[in-house]
Amino acid sequence: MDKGNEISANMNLKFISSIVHPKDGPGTGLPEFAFIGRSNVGKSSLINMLGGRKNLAKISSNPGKTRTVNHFLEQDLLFYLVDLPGYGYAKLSKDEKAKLEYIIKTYILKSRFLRCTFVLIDSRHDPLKQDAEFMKWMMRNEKPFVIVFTKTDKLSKAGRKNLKSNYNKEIQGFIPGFITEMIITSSTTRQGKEEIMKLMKEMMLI
Ligand SMILES: Nc1nc2c(ncn2[C@@H]2O[C@H](COP(=O)(O)OP(=O)(O)OP(=O)(O)O)[C@@H](O)[C@H]2O)c(=O)[nH]1
Ligand SMILES: [Mg+2]
Repeated sequence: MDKGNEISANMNLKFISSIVHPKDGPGTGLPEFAFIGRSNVGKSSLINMLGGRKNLAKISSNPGKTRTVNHFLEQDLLFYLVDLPGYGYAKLSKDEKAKLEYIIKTYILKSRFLRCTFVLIDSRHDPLKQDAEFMKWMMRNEKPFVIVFTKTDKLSKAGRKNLKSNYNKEIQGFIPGFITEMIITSSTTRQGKEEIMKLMKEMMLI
């Protein structure tokens, strides 16, 4: 079934803080779900989609918009969504790239409350080395993650249908034996919202 028009209740999100090091984070002990992926893949847009609000997280058509670790509290379910800077933006200086990579990796390694990370992949691209490298790094550090395909409104219906199996086939060339959960989303049509919310609720019970 094509769930292109799926609509469900919004998350009750509130912006809490922008930090660069997890030691400065809210530190309340509530579980955290992070959003990571290449610059411009749609991390901030996805958080806005989940919250049903346009300007909760700042978005831009220019890559490199998010430069800090941003916590959003789900006020009913009591967990945080964490918007991270993107990786792999070619136009940044070497220093800026290194700084963002440090912020991202420090958060993932040091945050004591990170429950799961959503690794966002632009559905229009074949598996990219950068994404594969990042996922390998997550696996080496034993950090659980789920793949979220973004911008699937730009694919044909058939493209959406074959997305998971095609990606799964091709990613084997980078990471043999790779297997993980995958979710198809679009911030435009709101596809995938329910699936992400269901997964988070399940992970809250673990
Ligand atoms: N068509 C379409 N466009 C999208 C979708 N999600 C994001 N975009 C667009 O993609 C661009 C980047 O979105 P952001 O949410 O700022 O991406 P980001 O991953 O947070 O980017 P950085 O913070 O720069 O790393 C914006 O122009 C969005 O409007 C989607 O599902 N469909
Ligand atoms: Mg962003």
